Amino acid sequence: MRYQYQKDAAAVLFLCYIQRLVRMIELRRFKREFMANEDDKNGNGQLILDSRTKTKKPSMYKVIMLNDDYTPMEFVVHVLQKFFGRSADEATQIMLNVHQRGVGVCGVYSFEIAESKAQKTIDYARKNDHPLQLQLEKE
Ligand code: TYC
Repeated sequence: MRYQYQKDAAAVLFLCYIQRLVRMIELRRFKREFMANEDDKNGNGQLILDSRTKTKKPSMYKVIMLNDDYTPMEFVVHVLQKFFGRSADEATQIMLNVHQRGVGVCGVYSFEIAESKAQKTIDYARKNDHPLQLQLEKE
């Protein structure tokens, strides 16, 4: 009789132990799924792949040269060759164009390049005491 009681008690303990194990496993699974859902809501933990490519072409900028009455023609031709990679003929043509019409295009570049070329040209002109003016214009 006493032996039977001990066997029953051991069986109950074992059952309790198994139940606790099952509950722990379920709790862990619940936590894992709950956290994954939260991540989805927050936009974390999920890699969103978009088949469309969203690359935008960078805007291009014209470097515009302005006419003035004081900068020597030879100096303008010289800077067009030095900073804008123009041949002697091209540079002369652009300079004459600016001289006659008031404005002309030295070249078209991305913003950083256009800004850098315009600034270097202006600095060079000031160092040589010429009032040459350049501007950027978005294409
Ligand atoms: N007009 C100037 C002159 O007669 C020449 C010149 C040309 C100046 C183009 C600036 O961007 C310019 N000496």
